Amino acid sequence: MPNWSKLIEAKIRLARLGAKRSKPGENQRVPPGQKVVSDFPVLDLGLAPQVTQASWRLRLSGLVEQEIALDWAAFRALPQVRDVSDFHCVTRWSRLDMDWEGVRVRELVMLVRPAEQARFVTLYAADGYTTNLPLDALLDDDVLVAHSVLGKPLSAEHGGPVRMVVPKRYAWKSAKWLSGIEFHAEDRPGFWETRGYHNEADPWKEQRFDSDA
Ligand SMILES: Nc1nc2c(c(=O)[nH]1)N[C@H]1C(S)=C(S)[C@@H](COP(=O)(O)O)O[C@H]1N2
Ligand SMILES: [Mo]
Repeated sequence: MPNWSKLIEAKIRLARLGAKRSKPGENQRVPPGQKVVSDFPVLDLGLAPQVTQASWRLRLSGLVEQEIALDWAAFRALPQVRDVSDFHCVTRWSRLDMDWEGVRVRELVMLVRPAEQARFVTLYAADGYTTNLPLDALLDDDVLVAHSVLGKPLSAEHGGPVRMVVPKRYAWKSAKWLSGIEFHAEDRPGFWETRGYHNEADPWKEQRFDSDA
């Protein structure tokens, strides 16, 4: 197991830095404390898992009527959509107008039919990363399991072949190299959520750290 403390310290330092803050009423397109970038930075644990279309599976499990494991062909056979949204990283960059393509997570949720008690999910990724969300947050139109962005298949460094995209939360909730979605009755904080990041991660409320309101 790598030693995360350096990475974690660096990220927390970055997120605490007082980047140029927008004044209330100004620049409402971008959440407070964020700066628009035109590149697409790479942020992750540095483990670069090797996942190919052939090796990739997406397992939906836990409190559901029908557990499933999708392979690439089954995934591509589901209805494909394109959704344009903004992507906000807690380290204070935002990239606007990301034209993600993939399958609505709602579509996948309907396939497995969560049990009455299912209220939360854990997203699993091939690098061992996890993150948690309320089930409700997965049902929005803009939440995709994406295979393409900016007109191209997702590169490996951005989570290809397939990543999660949850535009209404800070980007750490958007798991790259997505491998599983598990449904639970209770909330189970993930990698960053157990290391001081906010559980909800709403950029418009600046929910960066668990000490933020
Ligand atoms: N599997 C996995 N997904 C991850 C991460 C990670 O370390 N592993 N990092 C998260 C963080 S902290 C951010 S900011 C975004 C960055 O996505 P990008 O590298 O495509 O910009 O991915 C998120 N998804
Ligand atoms: Mo991040």
